[in-house]
Amino acid sequence: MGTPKPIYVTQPYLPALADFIPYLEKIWDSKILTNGGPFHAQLEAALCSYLGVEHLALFTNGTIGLITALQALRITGEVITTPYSFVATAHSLLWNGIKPVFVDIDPHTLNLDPSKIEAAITPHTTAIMPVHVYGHPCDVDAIERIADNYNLKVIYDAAHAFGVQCHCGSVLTHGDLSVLSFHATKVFNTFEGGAIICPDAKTKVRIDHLKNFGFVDETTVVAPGINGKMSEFNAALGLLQLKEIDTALARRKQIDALYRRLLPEIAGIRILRDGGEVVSNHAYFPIMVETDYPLSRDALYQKLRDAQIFSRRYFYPLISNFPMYRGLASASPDNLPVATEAARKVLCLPISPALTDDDVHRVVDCLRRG
Ligand code: T4K
Repeated sequence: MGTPKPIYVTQPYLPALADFIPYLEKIWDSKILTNGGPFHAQLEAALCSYLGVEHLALFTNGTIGLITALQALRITGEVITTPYSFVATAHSLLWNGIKPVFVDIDPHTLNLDPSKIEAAITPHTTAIMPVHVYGHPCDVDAIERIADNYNLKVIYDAAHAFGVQCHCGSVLTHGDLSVLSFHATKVFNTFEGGAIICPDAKTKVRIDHLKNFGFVDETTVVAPGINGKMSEFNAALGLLQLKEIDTALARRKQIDALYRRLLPEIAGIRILRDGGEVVSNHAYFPIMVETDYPLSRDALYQKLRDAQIFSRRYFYPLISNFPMYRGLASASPDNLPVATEAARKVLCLPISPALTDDDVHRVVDCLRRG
């Protein structure tokens, strides 16, 4: 028997290469490669329409989007955030000279726990940066109430939340700004890319300046902006991907349903409840490896690897355990018991449109054999 086919935690959804050629020809003909070209404008409009949002600014990646979102709202001082995320969330604060204040997460959704936010607010707090982890919506109403009471801004790290809808439409319309990632590993990808969703045209204009070095016109620079522009190549990829996004999402939904049918038979493997979304994007399939499972989480991770199944421990280690954060008082594990336990137990199983039902059965069989 040869080496089994590798199964990755995710694989990018790619339309047929031939379908991309006409886009490339247009770029070659026009010689407009970047700086807000025609594909950039078309993708912004198409995404607004698809996502049901008013204003959207494309970015070179989600991290630069987060950094710019904080600058757009002139956030300073301290920002309350979650330790249970990809490290880019907190890094965007450090890049702006802002102190992250970590607050624990909800044990069911693994999102920032609103009931713990108020205790972390100080006179220096200016904003909250929650994450819709795995695309499950945060408790947006509770967060909004706190933000209103204390006059705080809310910037959602919505890197995982493409197309997600909660009780009142797109989850991306909540808070002051939301930031998406279009990285290769995401539900919707432009190889690298991202976007800020903003509620009004004036804020979008400011964001557009900030992502173009702060230029307002040829000779006027109003802020120390960055180069966050998406190129025509990436925007064209986005337009092509968008044509097939519903097919990709439908396949993710089937895989999610298959896991949910097969996994409950396995003692010690717990499936996360969803976050109450009305429309999910099935971006990730996290499980919790409980103490009654015959193997530890890390032993299971290794066993899967040995079988060419590459799961991921999103999110382990916690952001608060990395050297540039662990000196903060809020980074203490005593302050973050739920996140600490989740980081010890979580394993994200492979999910992507590229998986066949047989692949899913192979993953589940490997879990079943303990
Ligand atoms: N906020 C949150 C909550 C985020 O999760 C992220 C990114 C961000 C902010 C920042 O957004 P960006 O600046 O990235 O737009 C990945 C991604 O690099 C990262 O974008 C993502 N979150 C994070 C959760 O996952 P790695 O280090 O796990 O990726 P990697 O390269 O190990 O890829 C995982 C698997 O995907 C591979 O085993 C195979 C497959 N893969 C990956 C790539 C890159 C492919 O098949 N093709 C590919 O091109 O970080």
